[in-house]
Amino acid sequence: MSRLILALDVLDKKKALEIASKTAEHLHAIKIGWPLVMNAGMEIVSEISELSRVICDFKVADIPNTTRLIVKTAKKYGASGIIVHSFVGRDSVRAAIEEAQGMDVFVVTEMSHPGALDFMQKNAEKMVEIAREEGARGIIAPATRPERLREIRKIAGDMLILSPGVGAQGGKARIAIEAGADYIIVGRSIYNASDPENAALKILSEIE
Ligand code: OMP
Repeated sequence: MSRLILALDVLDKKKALEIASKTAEHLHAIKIGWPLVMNAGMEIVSEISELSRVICDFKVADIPNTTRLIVKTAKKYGASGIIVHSFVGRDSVRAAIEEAQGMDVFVVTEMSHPGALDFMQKNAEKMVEIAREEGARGIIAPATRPERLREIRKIAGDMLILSPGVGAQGGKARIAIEAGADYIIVGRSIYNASDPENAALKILSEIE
């Protein structure tokens, strides 16, 4: 079982498909967000879902009704999971989970970048609680702050923790797993490598 999720934030469809086909067998999932969807269209979600599980990283932050419409559309295109924000409140998280039915909902808590200290860190524990109480499949928590990952793990119950920030943002794969992450999310260190498959295998060897 792979603990690696590729953040496929490339802008070119051909390149995206090339990297996906070379790396998919080593991955738990491929995460597709706005950069790729805005350039390649939602069909890329369906195409890549033939190679791997696809998590749509749309960081949905809206009222419950709009949230439902976005979740429903991601599902229609074959996504197996979707990432939503929780700072918008419990009702929007609940709407996402109700609409998802069979698709996994991952809830953002404290983000990995320095700006997360401005607002998100102060409310991270509350966001974890909302995700757990509403029945989210998992949460997103930062590999860049293993000490926070450890705190978040303690209150996450049986939710999965997906942890971005490894590589380009300075986090270390092994440390994130040891701090409680179930999966690490890696983008640039893989898709910018001259040999993305080899880069993925190298990261995996660090966490085996
Ligand atoms: P790299 O920094 O290139 O490895 O990419 C990290 C990926 O994880 C990008 O797709 C980010 O948008 C995403 N991400 C974070 O970096 N930090 C977070 O707190 C949350 C996410 C996310 O939700 O995936």
